[in-house]
Amino acid sequence: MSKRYTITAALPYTNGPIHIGHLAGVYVPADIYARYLRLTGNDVAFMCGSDEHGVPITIKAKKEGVTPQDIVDKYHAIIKKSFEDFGITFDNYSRTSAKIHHDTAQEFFKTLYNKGEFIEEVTEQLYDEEANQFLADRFVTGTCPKCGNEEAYGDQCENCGTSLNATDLIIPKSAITGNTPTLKQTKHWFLPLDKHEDFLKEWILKGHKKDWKPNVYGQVKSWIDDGLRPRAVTRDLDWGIPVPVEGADGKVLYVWFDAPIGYISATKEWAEREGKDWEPYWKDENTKLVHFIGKDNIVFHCIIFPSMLKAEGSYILPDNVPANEFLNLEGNKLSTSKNWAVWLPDYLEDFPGQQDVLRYALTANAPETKDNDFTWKDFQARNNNELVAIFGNFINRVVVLTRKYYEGVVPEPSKLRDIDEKTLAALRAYPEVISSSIERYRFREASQELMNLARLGNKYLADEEPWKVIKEDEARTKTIMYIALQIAGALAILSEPFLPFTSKKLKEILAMETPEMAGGYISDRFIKGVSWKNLKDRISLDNFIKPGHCIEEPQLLFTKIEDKDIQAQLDKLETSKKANEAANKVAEPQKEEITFDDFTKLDLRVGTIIEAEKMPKAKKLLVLKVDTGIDTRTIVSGIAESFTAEEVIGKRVTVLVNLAPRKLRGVESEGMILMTESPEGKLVFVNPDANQDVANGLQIS
Ligand code: B3M
Ligand code: ZN
Repeated sequence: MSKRYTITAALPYTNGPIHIGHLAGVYVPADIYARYLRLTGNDVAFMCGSDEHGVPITIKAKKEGVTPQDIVDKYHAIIKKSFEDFGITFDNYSRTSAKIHHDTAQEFFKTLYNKGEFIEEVTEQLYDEEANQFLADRFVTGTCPKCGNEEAYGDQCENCGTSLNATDLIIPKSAITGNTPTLKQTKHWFLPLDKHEDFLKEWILKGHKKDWKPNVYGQVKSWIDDGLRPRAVTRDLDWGIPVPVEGADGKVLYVWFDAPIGYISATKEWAEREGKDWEPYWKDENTKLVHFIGKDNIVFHCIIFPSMLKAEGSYILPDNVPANEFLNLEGNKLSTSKNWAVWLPDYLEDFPGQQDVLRYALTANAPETKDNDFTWKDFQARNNNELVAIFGNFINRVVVLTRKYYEGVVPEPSKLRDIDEKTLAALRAYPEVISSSIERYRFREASQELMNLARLGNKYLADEEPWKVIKEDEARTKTIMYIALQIAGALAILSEPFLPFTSKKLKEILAMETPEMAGGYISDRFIKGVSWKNLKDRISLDNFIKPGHCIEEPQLLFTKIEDKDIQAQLDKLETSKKANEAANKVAEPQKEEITFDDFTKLDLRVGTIIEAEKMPKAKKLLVLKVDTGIDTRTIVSGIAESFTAEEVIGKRVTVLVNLAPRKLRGVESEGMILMTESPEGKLVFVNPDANQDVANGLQIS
């Protein structure tokens, strides 16, 4: 029976592009769920939009010398396009700078205000005298009182997820000037979360929330057990939604008060556009509300937003909040600021048309119950060993052999053997097997069941070997190909939530109606009316991929990813790593003081490298012949990882000539050439000013 679902996905901050962590944590699982519910005949409103307020955006705007609106306009477009490129099928992707959202959020605030749901209080807040502004949220950092993380923000600690008031921070520091903030009085409106503690305990801890993921339930329980406190829902900022009550000049709604209301305003905007009524999606008890988020957003979606909805009184509450943990990249935390990420626009540039490969790799390896690591090696393995070698190989053999033996016409099977019946029985179970995983938000498991269906097809063909049987048993071959085609057809239907682009291609190959055809004229040539819901029956009634149906030419579904393509990605990350190390490099502390007499013992001369060669079997060493102006001598130098022998010939260098000679790998080295290191870790010569004609041998003093 069809049900109504409102599915929301966390509104991404529009202060940068989105990366694979966003897809893995929130958007691919949410899209799989939404696509599946639509395919099984439900009424779905899948909502998202750009989160355009908040301090990170104003910080970025200040840094780039533009307005916050310029920043959000730029990244709203980039992010919206990325979602479209990766087949994330929001019914509406809105934005919180839209008027409909401002109106909705202000109306929501006024309703709570008029119901007396807020505490209005003048409190002391952190203030930056030099910047002449209050410090809230990301405008201030300090040590988290709960876990000791020294980079906690004024509203939240990303390390332990605790939501904070800025005055909770230990040793706070202004993110604008670096100064230690002072305290200054200011009025704000507070949502008394403590007043909703009993409701939350009843609703979550005693309620039917046992089906919430352990990582979510556990985090919520610890917050409630720690005791909830009033939270400010307004800020002294000039970028955001003005607080719609008297005495609130210069104040805006706290971004985490307005952003979740963005799900509601996006639904309103969509309903207006589609001629629907938005209210049932947010106010009908029969509607199932599901929030897809990352774990750092749990407190806002399980405690603060439900308290707001409860206090407003006319809204339903979330049925589930299947938050994912974090995805790391090659063993390190994904980081926008450190450019330690795989940005979606860059991925598409390097792997054009391979969105499904990334969707699959991220789902198969999703951080559903614990943080997980994305590695390019695993990405390559998922593609080459599963999508190419199992899914793609099976489909290719079915299509090529059907075209080769029967010119693409589905053959009439003869009497089924036991293996055929068993294979069809296994096939018929898959819609429910995959449904069960999806409905429990186990998308990793669901994606592996899909791959198991492709394995079933591959094994059936490998065991039945139609390419051999054809030589002596035409009738048997027809049966084998008929069974294999049913499996291929099922893959076309069941892969859509996970691999939408592949599913569409496969439907075209098998001449099955595609989503794009829905609602329009569909030629009798196409198989139509088969859905996830009736697939099992259609196979049982032998009227799915029917004898006589004609399939199309094969198309390549997946291509092998070569080692060089993976190495190129790893090299990109290495460059980021080096740039980060450079940016974070701190100068070594000064060594112990020496006297002038000590210094005069050093005999530093200008020299020229006149010959150079690699030291055999020594990765780092070059053997140099150096004209020191005093003589020409051999110096062994550990610079071979930064320079080739050819590169250094003719280089003017600074030489310490009175260093006691030492034998290195059997070669007598008489002196030292002065080097330093670039931010990227490459060695650099400390050499005399190239513009000065300084002869070899002249002393440096
Ligand atoms: N923009 C935080 C985030 O991107 C926030 C989500 C809002 S969902 C209402 O992690
Ligand atoms: Zn913390």
